[in-house]
Amino acid sequence: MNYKIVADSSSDVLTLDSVPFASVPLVVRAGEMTFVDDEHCDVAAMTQYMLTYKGKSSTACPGTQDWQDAFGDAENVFCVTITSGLSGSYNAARVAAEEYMSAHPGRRVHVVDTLSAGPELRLVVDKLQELILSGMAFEDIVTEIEKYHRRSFLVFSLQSLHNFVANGRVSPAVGAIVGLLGIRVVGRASEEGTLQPLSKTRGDRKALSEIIRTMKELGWTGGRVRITHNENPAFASALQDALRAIHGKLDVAIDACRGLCSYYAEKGGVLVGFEGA
Ligand code: X90
Repeated sequence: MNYKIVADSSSDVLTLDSVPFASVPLVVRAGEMTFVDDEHCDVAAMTQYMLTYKGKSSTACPGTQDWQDAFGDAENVFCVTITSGLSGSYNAARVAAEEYMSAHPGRRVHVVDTLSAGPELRLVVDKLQELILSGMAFEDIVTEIEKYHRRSFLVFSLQSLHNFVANGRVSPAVGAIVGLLGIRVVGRASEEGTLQPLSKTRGDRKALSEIIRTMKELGWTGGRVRITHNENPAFASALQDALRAIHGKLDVAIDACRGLCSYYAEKGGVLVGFEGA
């Protein structure tokens, strides 16, 4: 039985050690420029461009064909997508899965709608890899991963919701919470897979304690943590240190956001995926 994990690029995962893996890129468009969120995407250059670019910008999810191409000729495929609450990626993957299975009887594709973004996808990908390597049967992995992602969460601190508002993915009223210098919105991915603001704080230090408070509230008791950030490594490592001070033997990783997450998280944004209850 050969297995493949295919995630869209909101996962910020480009390679995987022990199971065949492919990333399907979303794209960021700004005027004449198109940034394809694959391994060639120069994220720092994109961020720089966005700081000076004043026109309209937008994003687009992969199409059905992009997903199908990424399946290759794998017999068992697990797709991991960004939230269907904010993107068409999940729908495209579902259609691709149906077409792939009817074109190749016997092959199986399961699509996980994470109802989230960024490092929560990374958690799901890591867990899938582990389950596949354990030798578990396809349908048991399906059950396990659906159970797993009901107790994985995403919290974040953002300094701007400009691109969310400009693309109609949060209301202008919610967007108006931030925008003032020093203000951060701490929030989570809601159960419906949308951006849910929880509180407004001033400065990274307070945002950090709000994040930890929210993590505990959502049942974090030392489970895996995956952190990503847009040009804010100081916040990410301070958070890592604070979490380690609570649970010494923590399985935690820090990565820079790739293109899609950088665009929406904006400069200074920090995203935290974790195992809760
Ligand atoms: O289909 C598309 O064009 C992509 C739309 C994606 C919109 C959401 C991107 C979120 C990136 C930013 C902070 C976390 C918010 C989480 C809410 C679920 C990550």
